[in-house]
Amino acid sequence: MRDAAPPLPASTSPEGHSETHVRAACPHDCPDTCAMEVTVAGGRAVRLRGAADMPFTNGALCTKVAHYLERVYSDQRLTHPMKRVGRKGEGRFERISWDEALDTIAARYREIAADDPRAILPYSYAGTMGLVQGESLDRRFFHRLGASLLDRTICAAAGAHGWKATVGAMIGADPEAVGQAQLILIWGGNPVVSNVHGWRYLQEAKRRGAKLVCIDPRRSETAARCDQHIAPLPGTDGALALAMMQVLIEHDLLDHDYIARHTLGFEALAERVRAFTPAWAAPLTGLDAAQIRALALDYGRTPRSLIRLNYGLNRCAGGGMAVRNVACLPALTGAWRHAGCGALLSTSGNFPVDGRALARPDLYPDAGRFPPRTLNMSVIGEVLLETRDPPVRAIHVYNSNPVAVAPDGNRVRGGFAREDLFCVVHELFQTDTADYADILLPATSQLEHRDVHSTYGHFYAVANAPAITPLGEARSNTEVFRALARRLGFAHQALYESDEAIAASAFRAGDARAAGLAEGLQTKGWARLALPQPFVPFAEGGFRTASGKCEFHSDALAREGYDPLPAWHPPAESVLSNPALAARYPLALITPPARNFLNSSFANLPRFLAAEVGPTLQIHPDDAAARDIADGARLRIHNDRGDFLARAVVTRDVRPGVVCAPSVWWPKLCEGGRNANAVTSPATTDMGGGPIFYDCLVEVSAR
Ligand SMILES: Nc1nc2c(c(=O)[nH]1)N[C@H]1C(S)=C(S)[C@@H](COP(=O)(O)OP(=O)(O)OC[C@H]3O[C@@H](n4cnc5c(=O)[nH]c(N)nc54)[C@H](O)[C@@H]3O)O[C@H]1N2
Ligand SMILES: Nc1nc2c(c(=O)[nH]1)N[C@H]1C(S)=C(S)[C@@H](COP(=O)(O)OP(=O)(O)OC[C@H]3O[C@@H](n4cnc5c(=O)[nH]c(N)nc54)[C@H](O)[C@@H]3O)O[C@H]1N2
Ligand SMILES: [Mo]
Repeated sequence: MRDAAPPLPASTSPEGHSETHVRAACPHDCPDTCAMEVTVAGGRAVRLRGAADMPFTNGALCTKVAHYLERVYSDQRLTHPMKRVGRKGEGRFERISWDEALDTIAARYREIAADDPRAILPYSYAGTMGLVQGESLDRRFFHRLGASLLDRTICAAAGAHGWKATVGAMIGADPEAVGQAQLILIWGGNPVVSNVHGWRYLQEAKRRGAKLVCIDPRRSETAARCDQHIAPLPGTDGALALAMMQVLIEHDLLDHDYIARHTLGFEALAERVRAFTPAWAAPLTGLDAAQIRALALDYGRTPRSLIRLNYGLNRCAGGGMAVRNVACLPALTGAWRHAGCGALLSTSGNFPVDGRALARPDLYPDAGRFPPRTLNMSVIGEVLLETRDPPVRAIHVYNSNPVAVAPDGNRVRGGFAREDLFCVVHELFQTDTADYADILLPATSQLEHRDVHSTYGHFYAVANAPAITPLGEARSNTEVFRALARRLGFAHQALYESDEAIAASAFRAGDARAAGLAEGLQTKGWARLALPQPFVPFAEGGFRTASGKCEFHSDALAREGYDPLPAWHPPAESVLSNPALAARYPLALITPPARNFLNSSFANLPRFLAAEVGPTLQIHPDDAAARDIADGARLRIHNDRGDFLARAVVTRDVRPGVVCAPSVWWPKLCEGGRNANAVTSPATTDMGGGPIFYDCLVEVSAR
């Protein structure tokens, strides 16, 4: 299969320059994965648009990527390799050649690997979601080296675990059919900001008279546009879902036929939730029992309902179980029977991505002396400071900015500051993480390399052909790993495969869902999976669990040592679950994505910084008054882990007891040099080892 379309026919611009149009894919970590069209004239990208012919993109880009060329051609781009000349973290570098950079890295990796290759740790996440630049040659190289493996948990690990235990795969309702739902619960997500193309389809339901309810501790941009906003305390969604199940069962608002044929463990579930009444959940969630009951009755009386989850609710100590509890609901009412109904967390499980062909885990050396070791990216501070046998002696960071985005930032910084840690950072920009590099390498942008993308928000694969030559001396991730493999004398040809060849084997060609994919990617630059339209995955059961049913009772969870039934997992830090801590730090901090940033990407570019104005903390008037905080006041937000500074926004968009700091700012661009992750917790979720960014008690004071 060919991955990417050749350039579309050339045209002539009004000025008479010859223009070419290249098909591209938005690389960012967002459910929308847009198809784009780049116009190139005289070797320069001059225009970039959302592909008009791709249904989900529909000719539109978000506020960030509409200005993507400002990122590509930013004067902040790194354009040549550098080595550190200042102290760690100081960010002072001196230009070197690629040969010197690669020789230095190869020599250090060879030396460390001779003792124990597991002392080398790759660190990457979703700077690009491309299958080629994000999870192919990098994985192959580090597998062949025998480096420590990285557990990539920082975003979705808990929710994915809870969802899969219940439904079986990252598959759910058809995002293009959601307009047919009559009741939509938007739960732990803010699609107006972080899934704006998906929001268009949700609005279609609204236009047809559907009721939209947003479940979010704060009045988000999305909540403000819904018919109803329900604001539970952070980390309490699991309790809310349990109480909803109790009401559905008590009032017999159940699809008995669906339950009998397509679910497992209903009797045990009914027994389990008997005590989880709205009165029980009310103090935990901070909601009225009547409000919980009304929501459940509404839900139970509207089988054509959709729950659009996102990952907001999975960033708390009980995040895995919370998503599991929510995922049980549509099987009780039979909502899965109807097009665009049921629930949707992610569409990624529909794509027949050939992970083994991409990553080649078989290249890992025979265990023998060094059995494989896996380290969790979400606790990178602890990993760098405390791991022994062997300690991490080298870290290779690409596609990620851990010093900004990982929790417990002061410890992360402490780890990266280790004088004895050899740190390679491959980046487009000099991030806070880059400041800690010993060797800093310039990376290509999406317009400068080839890739192919699956996605987690729709059913279209998207190809990305290079539109322009790399800026300066920038090199792509795959090029760097090919060059390092050569220097380390690795012979396996899989380490030298071309980007085209890798892209061509990214999807399992024999899988029925991939039928026509190669051709579509080649001719149009995008292609829909061969799934029925609308795709109603569980109308007749067919869950992807071991039993083939929606598992209210999960043997798989029991085997992993979890409660096999839905349960209540409280937050790690809240007034009720940790009163001693709350006595000192009474406010629950959440730090969801800011509209103009994408995690920490875009957070260094003038347009987006101007749009976000500066780090802010939203605080309720009652909490502000109790602390003599006026709107616009300079605040210090702190707990035992650290502090950061922000301006007060006094607003009823947050409820009393909850404060919100839109994120993720570059620490070095904040007053004080720290961002919200200076206070977030290094504890991990009940399932999957994910971070608990939104489970964090703080105190706030005016400065
Ligand atoms: N503009 C923009 N778009 C993005 C991103 C970005 O940074 N900026 N990030 C991308 C990434 S990495 C991801 S993973 C996706 C998904 O992004 P997510 O991180 O899931 O973020 P959102 O969809 O913005 O919604 C999260 C919502 O959950 C709410 N929330 C916080 N705590 C709780 C809780 O305990 N319970 C409930 N019910 N809600 C809670 C927050 O207030 C927020 O409105 O979006 C992607 N899209
Ligand atoms: N407090 C708080 N923290 C959070 C979150 C939150 O909601 N609150 N959200 C969390 C979530 S959901 C996620 S997914 C993580 C995201 O964390 P990351 O995946 O680290 O995302 P970014 O911050 O966007 O950093 C990606 C970096 O990769 C670089 N990059 C892009 N393309 C390439 C390439 O082709 N090659 C190389 N070498 N580099 C490239 C970009 O320039 C950018 O600096 O952050 C998490 N952190
Ligand atoms: Mo994420």
